[in-house]
Amino acid sequence: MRIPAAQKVSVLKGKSPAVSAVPFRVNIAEFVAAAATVDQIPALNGRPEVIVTGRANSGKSTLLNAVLGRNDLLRTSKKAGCTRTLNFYRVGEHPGSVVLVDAPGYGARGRAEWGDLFNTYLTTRQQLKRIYILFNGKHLLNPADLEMLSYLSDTLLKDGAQKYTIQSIITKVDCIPTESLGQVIPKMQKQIWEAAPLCLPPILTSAMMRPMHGIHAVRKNIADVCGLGRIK
Ligand SMILES: Nc1nc2c(ncn2[C@@H]2O[C@H](COP(=O)(O)OP(=O)(O)OP(=O)(O)O)[C@@H](O)[C@H]2O)c(=O)[nH]1
Ligand SMILES: [Mg+2]
Repeated sequence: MRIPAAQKVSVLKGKSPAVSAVPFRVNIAEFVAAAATVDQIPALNGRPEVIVTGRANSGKSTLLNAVLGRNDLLRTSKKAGCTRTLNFYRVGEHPGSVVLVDAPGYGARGRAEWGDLFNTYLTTRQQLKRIYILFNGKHLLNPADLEMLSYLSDTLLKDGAQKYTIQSIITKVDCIPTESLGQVIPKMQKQIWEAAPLCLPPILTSAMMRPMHGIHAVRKNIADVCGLGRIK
């Protein structure tokens, strides 16, 4: 059952970080490269970069489209396993202020064959500032999510110095019945915290509500972690 946007917003109020103003305008964004293998990962001049991960169909590509204010720069699908490569998007005038990376989904309906590429990317990408891990609000975290969270935590701490941070996002909050939000969100927060205490608490998003929910908060979060006041 779809909940009217106004009603949902009033329930969600106070559950996402406050956003005082739109932190940056996204005027220009373009696809730069798709990497199916490690040697296809583009250098991109060391611009600050963030990547999204999450179970297949959790809404990664949809979220990046929303962040960029676009409908179809990134391909999305109802069918899980849509994104098949690490896809790099430059934001801002050439050579770009920031790079957003979309990744194939993991889990039973995801694309296990891209695991090595993702692992190599994580352990070698110097300009990586933050990993966004997305959880579909329709479901609680499953073993694949917990495994990914502990893998990310282990990778984070391996060399002693923390090179990037992990930020959780709960997507598709429009699909959580309003009367269940008060139970579902804390349950998911607890699962995230128990699996990865260093993971930042979730931003709640919906790309389907009108207006969309939580997208400004994600933009601001990206701008902050990349040290940008504004993307031109
Ligand atoms: N109701 C609702 N549906 C959403 C939301 N975000 C994405 N979807 C839908 O979820 C489906 C999957 O979205 P994608 O963005 O392709 O998901 P993905 O995580 O990139 O999927 P893979 O590339 O296959 O791993 C699509 O049908 C989207 O329209 C949301 O906030 N609410
Ligand atoms: Mg995708």
